[in-house]
Amino acid sequence: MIRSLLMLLLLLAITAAMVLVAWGRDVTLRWNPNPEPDIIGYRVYRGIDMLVATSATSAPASVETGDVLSLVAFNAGGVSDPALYTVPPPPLDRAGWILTASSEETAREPAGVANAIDGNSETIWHTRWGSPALPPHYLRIELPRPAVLSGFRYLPRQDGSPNGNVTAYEVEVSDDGITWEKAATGTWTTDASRKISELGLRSARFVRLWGNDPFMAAAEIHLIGSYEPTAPASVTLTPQQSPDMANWSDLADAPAFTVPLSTRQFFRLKIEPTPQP
Ligand SMILES: [Ca+2]
Repeated sequence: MIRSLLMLLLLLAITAAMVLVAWGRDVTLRWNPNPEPDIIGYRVYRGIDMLVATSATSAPASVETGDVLSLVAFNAGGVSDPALYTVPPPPLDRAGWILTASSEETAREPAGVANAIDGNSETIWHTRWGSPALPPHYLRIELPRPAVLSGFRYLPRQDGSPNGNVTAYEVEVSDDGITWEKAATGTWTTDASRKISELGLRSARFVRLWGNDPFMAAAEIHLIGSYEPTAPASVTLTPQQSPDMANWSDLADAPAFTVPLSTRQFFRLKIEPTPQP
């Protein structure tokens, strides 16, 4: 039994175990089964509150960004140490993204660049086969408006082929698509698991992932972060009056008016007394 419990500690690593079904925070949790023969079941806790107790390896749950989930397995001898997982923030909405790449293969396989953001992990973008599509390769994202980014998420192809998996990578960001700044660099393992590159908190409207492998492919890419708030299109100014600075009402002979905003603007009210006749 002691051996079993020790094994639990080793085998409960949650490797990309959580698959988020909907980013409304109602999710399905999945984890890797423990191969020990005497496992009775698993429990998942959020904080100190038990979310689910089941013998299966998946369960519906409601979670929030930053929640720390703990997963334990149990057998007749006891409960394992928990494997911890912090719920990541949801990715940026990909509506309006414009994707371009150093090349794409559309003749010999349907591997156009749009496949990297189509929400289907079975479809891939792949660089053009063979010469002259030599490395380095890149995938470039143009966002519809600036965003503050904290991470780049990369899902390699899921069909078992390693061709195109990004290993040594670099992520660049840009405000204008002309001047680029290095945001991250590193090496990913050449397997099919989801990868993440931390970007810090960078404001950018353009992001470029560089790879130096012979080919480059992606099943799905995401950015973690949030769009910067958009300026209002207009403001409405409403003159008001008050006898006591507490009770206010609109001025009947100075109706509200709307001013369009093209850039940041300031407003003030100019008051000029008129002498008694
Ligand atoms: Ca895809």
